[in-house]
Amino acid sequence: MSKLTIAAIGAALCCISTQALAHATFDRAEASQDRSDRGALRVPHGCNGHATQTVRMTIPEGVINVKPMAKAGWKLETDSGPCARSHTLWGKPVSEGVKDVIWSGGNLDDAHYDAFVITARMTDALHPGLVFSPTVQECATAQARWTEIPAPKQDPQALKSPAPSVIILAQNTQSGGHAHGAAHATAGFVKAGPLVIEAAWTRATPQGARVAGGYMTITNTGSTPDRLIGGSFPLSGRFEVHEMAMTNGVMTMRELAKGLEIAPGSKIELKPGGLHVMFLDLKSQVREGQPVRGTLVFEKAGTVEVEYRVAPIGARAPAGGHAH
Ligand SMILES: [Cu+2]
Repeated sequence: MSKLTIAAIGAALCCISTQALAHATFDRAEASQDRSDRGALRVPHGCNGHATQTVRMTIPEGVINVKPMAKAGWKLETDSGPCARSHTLWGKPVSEGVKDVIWSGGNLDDAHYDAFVITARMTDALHPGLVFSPTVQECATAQARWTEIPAPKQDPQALKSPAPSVIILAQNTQSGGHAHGAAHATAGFVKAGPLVIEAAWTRATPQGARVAGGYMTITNTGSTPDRLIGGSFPLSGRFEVHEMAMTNGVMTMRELAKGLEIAPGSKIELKPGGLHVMFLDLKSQVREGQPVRGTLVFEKAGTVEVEYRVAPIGARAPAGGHAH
């Protein structure tokens, strides 16, 4: 690792920790589509030394059924308005809702900390990734504005006054038709920074086979994209990241030369007939029931060790407990 990289990581760590303390933030990092959740906005200080008297939170588009919690000593108001598109909740259409929540008339000393709670439902109109709730703290003569939203590709950590945010996780990931159950839960997972790699598997190869595919799910719980750019498999000479694509009506696989992007909040499934990693120039057979340890290399998370369970020759899914 270069000195520059180490310095950069050191600088990043310093700023994340100090800024996270100083910013108004939610007490949770994630929320899921199509689910109701509770979140508390943490207000860690006043406006330049003055006591906070009002907190105004803007509800992002796609968040419905908002219910703020009343606070002793504060007046609670909401502003409602139409939704950009209609949603369905418990079988009924929802076309308007709370757009702003205002707690006013309080007196939160600069030296004190408090939390402002809402419950709300994240709809599937919210794309996986960060969603922001611009918030303003008003004091007698000043404001603290947490209203900055990063431009595409801009690092949210670089903002001076970022709007409080949560990461929206996709609720329904494409699972290729097999039911997720105990097999995934027990298959083990590996964490590498914000990445979670689960249920890595491959299949046994017939004698003389030169290639095999590797499959798994990769979830990015962080706020920045990462990229699977390579890896290693001890029984093979080469390792590539592949996708399946239609070419002239024929499904073929090809290498993703720039690797596979894992967007913030996304869960990507590598599976037969879809994205996969490819072990080429096999030097020996992959044998059923004999797990193989390999590595994955990510642009940011670095080299990660994973263990592939080995399913029977031709299996469409890892052995053990998958319902089809
Ligand atoms: Cu392939």
